[in-house]
Amino acid sequence: RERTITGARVVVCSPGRNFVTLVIETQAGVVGIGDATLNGRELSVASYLTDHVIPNLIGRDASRIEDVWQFLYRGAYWRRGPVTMSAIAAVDTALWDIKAKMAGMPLYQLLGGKSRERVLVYGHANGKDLEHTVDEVLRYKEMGYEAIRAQSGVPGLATAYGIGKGDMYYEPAGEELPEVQEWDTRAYMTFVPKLFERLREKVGPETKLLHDAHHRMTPQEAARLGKSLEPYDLFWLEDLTPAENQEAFRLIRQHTTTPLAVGEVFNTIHDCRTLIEEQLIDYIRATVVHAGGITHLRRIADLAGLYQVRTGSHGATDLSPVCMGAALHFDSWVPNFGIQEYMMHTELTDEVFPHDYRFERGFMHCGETPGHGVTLDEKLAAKHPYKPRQLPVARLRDGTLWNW
Ligand code: GCO
Ligand code: MG
Repeated sequence: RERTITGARVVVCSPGRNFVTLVIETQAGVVGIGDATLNGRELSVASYLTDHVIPNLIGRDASRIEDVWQFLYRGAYWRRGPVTMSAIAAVDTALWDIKAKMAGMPLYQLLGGKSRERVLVYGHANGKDLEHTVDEVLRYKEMGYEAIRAQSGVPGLATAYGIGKGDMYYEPAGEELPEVQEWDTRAYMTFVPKLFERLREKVGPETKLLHDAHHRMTPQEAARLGKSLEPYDLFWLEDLTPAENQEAFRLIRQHTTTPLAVGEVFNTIHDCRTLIEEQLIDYIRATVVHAGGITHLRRIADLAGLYQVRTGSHGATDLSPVCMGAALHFDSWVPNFGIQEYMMHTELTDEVFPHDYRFERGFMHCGETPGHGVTLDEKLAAKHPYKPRQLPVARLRDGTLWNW
């Protein structure tokens, strides 16, 4: 039958950074692709797909997306985890791509059609110090962004999370072995309110300001930081404390009205169930590639919708354009959409992954091409082989390993 899966392969390439892409082919010749990139652990997902998933796909009906999802999730016995769920996400995304192509429709149509005309995104301004960060935020405002995340170097600290290398393209995974960065919560917490005081003064009341604390606070510190930023009216404060302890957010929530966003490292609905059901957060940041694809992300979003929690999917450049394309179709449909993270991929990455989505003054638009609208130029990809790279680690000044 024409919908039968006849072949699948994994393409690992590095146009500037490593990406893992799953390509699925059907009898009819329709091809779908899905992103399986897991920053710093790329080859584990590639192996999971090649060694364990692909042999199970051959001969299956590509249109049975739900059954394939259940087979890969329940059928593996060992459930959840970033490697498994990124692999499942890649299969799921590729199958939605195939279904939409066969229907001759852009993916958002299959999900239920558009709920909005355009997708609000936030850009990434970062600077080596307060003044530099203020200038960068103003530059993003000039480019038309209505929502801007600000990260800054901290006085007295040699390194800080979220600071780029001086251009528009942010990439934290720099070295073959992890770079060791320095961290001091007190120095950071003294500085951040000063940064946002100045930023609010400079950008005025309209611009949405965001900030990522990257999992580094204790619940008590997190509560205090949220409270100290209240006067500057943030759109969100992200990843205050490591969220494998979801209950920690009860304390934070009682002490601050600053909106909270969590979830880029989550893989399943179980990782965020308490956060959502107890209304401990305002934005859920799970994304297509790391949370089991469109099929599972839709379940998370539907649960969130019951509790007035909105979506705010992770969209750093270590998620490939394939994830971004799928995410923009999802964002165009999902009723409880909040915002989408957007970092520009390099020109080279965009050449390897031709796509029909576009940025226009602070908003993204998914295209009308049947499928999710992103393809892979395999010839060009082959010119950029895998390069071993890992994310940095953080240590306190006394050498204790901390959350990066
Ligand atoms: C974000 C994230 C990223 C992560 C990166 C790790 O909010 O965009 O925190 O910058 O650090 O995805 O690979
Ligand atoms: Mg983050």
